[in-house]
Amino acid sequence: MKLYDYSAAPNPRKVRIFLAEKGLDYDLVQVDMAKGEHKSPEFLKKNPSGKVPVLELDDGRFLSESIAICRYLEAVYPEPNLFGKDAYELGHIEMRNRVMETELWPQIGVSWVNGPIVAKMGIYKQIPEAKEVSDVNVNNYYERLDKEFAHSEYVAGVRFTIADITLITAIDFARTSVGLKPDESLTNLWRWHALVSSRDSVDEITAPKK
Ligand SMILES: N[C@@H](CCC(=O)N[C@@H](CS)C(=O)NCC(=O)O)C(=O)O
Repeated sequence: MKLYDYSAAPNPRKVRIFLAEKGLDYDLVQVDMAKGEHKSPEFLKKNPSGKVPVLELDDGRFLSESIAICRYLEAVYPEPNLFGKDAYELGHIEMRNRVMETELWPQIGVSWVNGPIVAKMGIYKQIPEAKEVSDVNVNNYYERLDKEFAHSEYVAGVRFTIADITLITAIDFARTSVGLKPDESLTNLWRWHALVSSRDSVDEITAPKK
């Protein structure tokens, strides 16, 4: 297997963590997004959306979309289980993962595309008011998560799942690249962050350097 990656990007990191949890060997291919390699005709053949991650299977087929890639990997390599074992758990973990994906990630995305790093690239029209609103939304969401982690060890309950991978990659990207670090007073959120960050799969190799 080959994973087309960009080390600073949060979506490929989801898959790197997932692969590490499963203990799988794979080749890592860096796609230099700073040079626009993800929009090259050759890469667009692998993923017409021009985004990383992309997984190339040994038979030459390609999969994109981080969670779709993880679902494929879970189907082929079921242990350790990260998506749910019985009907309720499958639904519950899916629900918690989708909540992180649909409620938090897009808000961080708005702050990112309207923030200083993307502004320098000159590829998106900047809307500072949009960032003001999304910054507030992200910080409010951190407060909500802090309350949830008062009663729940992990995002989907008592064990580490795909939903934790979706959240840790979002928060680490937000705090290191978007200037949205959760406030120190959110001790339940930071307790969860330390717990998840202590896993080998979520270590320095896959974590943002800052
Ligand atoms: N929903 C996709 C999002 C992939 C994505 O947006 N990847 C970013 C890097 S983290 C990217 O390649 N962005 C380039 C672009 O949007 O043009 C997934 O989960 O894989």
